[in-house]
Amino acid sequence: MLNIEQEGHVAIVTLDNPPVNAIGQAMRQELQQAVAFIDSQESVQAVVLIAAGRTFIAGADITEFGKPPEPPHLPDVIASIEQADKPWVAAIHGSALGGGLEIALGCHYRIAAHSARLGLPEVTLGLVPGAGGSVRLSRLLSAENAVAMVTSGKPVTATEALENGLIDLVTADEDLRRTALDFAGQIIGKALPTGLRYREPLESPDTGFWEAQTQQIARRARGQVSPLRALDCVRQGIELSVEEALAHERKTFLELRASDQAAALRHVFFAERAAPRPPELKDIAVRAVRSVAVIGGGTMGAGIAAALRDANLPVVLIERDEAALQRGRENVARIFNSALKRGRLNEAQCKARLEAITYSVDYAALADIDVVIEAVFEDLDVKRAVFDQLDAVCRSDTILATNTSYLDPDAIASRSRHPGRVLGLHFFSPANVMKLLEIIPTQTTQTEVLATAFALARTLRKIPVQAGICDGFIGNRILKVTRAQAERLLLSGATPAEVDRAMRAFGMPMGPFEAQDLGGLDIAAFQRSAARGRGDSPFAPVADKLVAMNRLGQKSSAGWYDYVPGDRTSQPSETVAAIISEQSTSAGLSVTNYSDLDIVDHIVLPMINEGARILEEGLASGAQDIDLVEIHGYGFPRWRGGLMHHAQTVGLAGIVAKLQAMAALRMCDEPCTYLLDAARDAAWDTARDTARDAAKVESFAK
Ligand code: 3H9
Repeated sequence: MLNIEQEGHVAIVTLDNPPVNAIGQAMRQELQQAVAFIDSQESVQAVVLIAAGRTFIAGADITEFGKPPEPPHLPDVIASIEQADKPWVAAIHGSALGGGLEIALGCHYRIAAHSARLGLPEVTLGLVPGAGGSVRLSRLLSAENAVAMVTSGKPVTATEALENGLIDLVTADEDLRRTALDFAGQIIGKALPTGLRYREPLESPDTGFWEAQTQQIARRARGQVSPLRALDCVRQGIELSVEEALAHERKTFLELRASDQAAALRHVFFAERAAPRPPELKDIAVRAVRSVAVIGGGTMGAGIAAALRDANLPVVLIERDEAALQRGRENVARIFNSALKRGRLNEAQCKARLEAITYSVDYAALADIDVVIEAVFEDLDVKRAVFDQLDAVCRSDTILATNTSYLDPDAIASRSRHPGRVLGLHFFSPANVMKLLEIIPTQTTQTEVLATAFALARTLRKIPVQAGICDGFIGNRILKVTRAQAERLLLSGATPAEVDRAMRAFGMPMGPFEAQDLGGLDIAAFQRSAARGRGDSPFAPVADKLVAMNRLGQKSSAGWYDYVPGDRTSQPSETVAAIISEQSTSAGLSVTNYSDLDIVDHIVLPMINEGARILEEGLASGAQDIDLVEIHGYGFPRWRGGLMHHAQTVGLAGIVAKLQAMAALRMCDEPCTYLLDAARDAAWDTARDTARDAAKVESFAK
């Protein structure tokens, strides 16, 4: 785990704890022993701290955070380095994050490889730095730079780190070890620099600076606690004595480490890393994907093409005629030009993205493509016609994916000559931005095809979640409940503005009505009418009326709210109020004066019940997958850990009781058996194991 060698008068301490050299208890102990050992070696006059493998230290070992901290504690290990008799030089490659950067800050000098990144991402885990990071940084950088790094959690590049004073030298990646050894050789015999912790505090910026930062961070964090606490740590790092500031930071860290938000964010961290590699596909061979085609150049198809190009895959884009093809070309160009304008791409990157796309109206261009993703109009016959053509021209091993959001991929696959290669790949719009990818195997999809879809998701840096076949898969099925519940609230006394405000206060980026106005009411109306065609009866009495009046949202300057043309500011609408009042009479629900909390309960708890039904029917692999869908597809607050994690934090038994009370007033469905079982066991997983054994996957049960 830790190796010490000596070259001349320089000791080289190499940490080796794959995959990312996270610092756990054993490593802390070894490092502390190494400091004492090296101090006792007279022949050693300087030390280089370097790491083996793909990265320097990625931080404290996050898997230890659920348990009581065990000595030696990281602050003490770092203090022993800082107070060592010999100068320590941190040689950084890959990432120096969290506790990793804190160790480097305890060293007397820091050298980084050109491609290294340095950061304190603790806030993203619901924490503040716990081993002096905010204090040392606030004495090393300008207050502005320290605040930016500690409160955003965003790492800086080696070049930025050199500019802002975080490191002493940048070197070519391949020269890191040699440069560090030379540097160490040069500082031998020189006085040790004053340890950062003993440097004089900077003068604190005026209160206006701190107030502005507080406002800005509060706006950005929206309910998350740690960013504001991190700001406080930086301020105290400047204004208190070093000892007091370190004690303050450590106390804050330990308090937050035990918080629900930190537990939720850890849950999401590990769920995100587990999602791209489902254990059941671990040993399955994956097909090479060297080229991909997209059928359809509308918003979705162009977004998918852009996502593929961002991953450097060559793309063929097919449209039905020249005019549609030209629109597709313009849609793709718009995406990359906007990235260029926003500085996300430079000219050369933008040009390269646009160059490797072949546009064609001829399916013959697909003769040698590895994966085809169909993104045409959401109509079974239209999609089937596309698949018939694909069947005719593609190689028999070409994977054929449909990007349908509501149709049954089995119905699309069943006509294929090779149904084993067909599956659903449900991207979320804009497809080049949204991280979520629902992967939907049909009854006949081969395991190798499924494994390749996950591999493609990894290439695209998406968060893939396997979903079973039902109306709306995981995400849109739950969305239907969100919207129906939001309408029930309107019919029983709430206004659209009250519902939207309450859901924003809960942490959603937008309320359900403003989100519909932004996206357009016609899309959901189209899906409702298709569902009615299948014999379903989706609940949307007010939305149906609005669509009938051509109130389609911002695009028609009228939806759930009124808008002045050209202005996106929403105004309460008397027309909508009148429709709600008229529909309330026939709904016959009791009229209630809802608090924000009641509103959230009436929407979120039935969503949880729907999530439980999805687990009951075996349509998601586990509660954490539903969490990822809600966070990455619908903006559910990450710091709540996703829908199902949030439910467990709140308490499943209490949720059941509330749902039963609401159901008695006809405000939602009764809790499902799976939720009742989970409430009894106080966890999703136990219930899942029993329920999944018994689960019958019923296609289009809803
Ligand atoms: C902290 O340091 C607190 C201190 O201030 C105070 C302490 C007192 N621990 O992401 P990848 C695992 S808070 C344990 O796929 P990449 C990860 O789960 C910490 N495990 O690789 C995965 O496991 P598996 C602050 C960790 O190359 C494997 O490593 N640090 C940790 O795409 C590969 O991970 C952070 O928040 C960890 N700290 O990205 C940094 N980190 O293979 C978190 C990773 O079983 N880490 N694992 O699925 C990262 O941001 C990325 O892992 C990194 C590499 C950029 C380093």
